[in-house]
Amino acid sequence: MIPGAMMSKHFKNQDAIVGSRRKFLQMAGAVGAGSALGALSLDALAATAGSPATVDLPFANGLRQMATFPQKRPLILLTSRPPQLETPFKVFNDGIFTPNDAFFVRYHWSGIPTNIDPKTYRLNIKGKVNSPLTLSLDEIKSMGAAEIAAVHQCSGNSRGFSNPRVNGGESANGAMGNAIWTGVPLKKILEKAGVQAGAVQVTFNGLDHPPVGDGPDFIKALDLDHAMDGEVMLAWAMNGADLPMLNGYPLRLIVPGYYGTYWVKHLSDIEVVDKTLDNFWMAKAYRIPDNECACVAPGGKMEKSRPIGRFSIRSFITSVLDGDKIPAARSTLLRGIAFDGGYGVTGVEVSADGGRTWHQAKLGKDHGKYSFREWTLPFKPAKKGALELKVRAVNRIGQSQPMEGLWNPSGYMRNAVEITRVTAI
Ligand SMILES: Nc1nc2c(c(=O)[nH]1)N[C@H]1C(S)=C(S)[C@@H](COP(=O)(O)O)O[C@H]1N2
Ligand SMILES: [Mo]
Repeated sequence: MIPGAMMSKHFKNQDAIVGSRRKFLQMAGAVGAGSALGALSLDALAATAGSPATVDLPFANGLRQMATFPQKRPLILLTSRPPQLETPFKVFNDGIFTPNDAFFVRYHWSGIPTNIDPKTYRLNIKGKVNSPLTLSLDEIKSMGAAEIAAVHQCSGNSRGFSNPRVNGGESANGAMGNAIWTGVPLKKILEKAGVQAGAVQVTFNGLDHPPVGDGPDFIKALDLDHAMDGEVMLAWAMNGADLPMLNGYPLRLIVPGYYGTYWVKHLSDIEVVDKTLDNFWMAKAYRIPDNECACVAPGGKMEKSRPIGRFSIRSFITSVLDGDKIPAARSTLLRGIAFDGGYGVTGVEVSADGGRTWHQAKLGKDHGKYSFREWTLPFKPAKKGALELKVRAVNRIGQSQPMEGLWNPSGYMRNAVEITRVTAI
């Protein structure tokens, strides 16, 4: 696909194709989030976009284009309208924090903002509060900056591996990332507005909208005590730079330990409400089986459901990928990442014999209980030939990973023990 064609499809309801591309690029430069990008000519963008062609994800219909969107390096394209981009897995071996230009992107509706003026942008806080607020970006930033390292992950990360297969965006393992988020705790804002008695939930709406106005606007809710926990944050920066436009510029919700569906982008309205939000996005979508494993028999139906919540625990090998060769004669340092829903990873083990014996890996620096945690393990194969490496993590409350993928109808929360097939030579 020609990058220009992709952009034009994606921004069809904006201005003329080239005009809107220019505008987006100028905007990106203007907000300071991508000074290099601001200087990039359209030709350069096309050239970058054109170089990598496709990638074949390891499941049926896994062939994907690589595509370059503004402020992003080439990423795995799931859909262009709205943009849904997955991070190539090898990026996770480059460091514990995922670079902004490699961070995954997911939207539900194609009516996405491409041009937001930080001077005129306003956030409204309304509903069951003593003093409704309308805050500028500068006012929000002046309330004091907090920082938190936290993994952000789509509920449907790894959905492509669901067996039997399910509806929804078929991602491999790249719909996740780890960043240091800078922002103001939501608690501070809600306290400033003064939450009234009888408040039950807080709802969050962003500047994007359904393309024709007849679909349900993307609005999510958190229970009041969760919203007031001091960790949920309104972030304007990730990894020390303004949020990229596609990741929610100029302000997004950060809900540490919880699936990405709650991390509302381009926040415009926060409303304190006195009953549970029962719109499409809370009552119908993003629901999991209401049981311990959040699973049902493969191919089965959910009897009773609840809104998706915290991440299940996961771990990955990042230093070798499926199909790689490793030396048989000497030790290789295996490396990877682990994370959970915020209880804290306490151990990671690796098996090279199909799960019969496990070897304790060494945990790397602790960046906080919501961050990716690095692990390393020197490994020397017993002999030459094909090997299956498996990795599993355990957390402070004893949660670990199943050997086989648990199944639910939406393919959420996959956390099966990953298998990396390598050959010792
Ligand atoms: N405004 C808005 N916020 C949103 C969404 C959306 O469609 N619109 N999608 C949510 C979902 S399901 C995910 S996984 C994350 C993706 O965030 P990212 O694009 O920064 O990776 O955004 C969340 N916040
Ligand atoms: Mo998501």
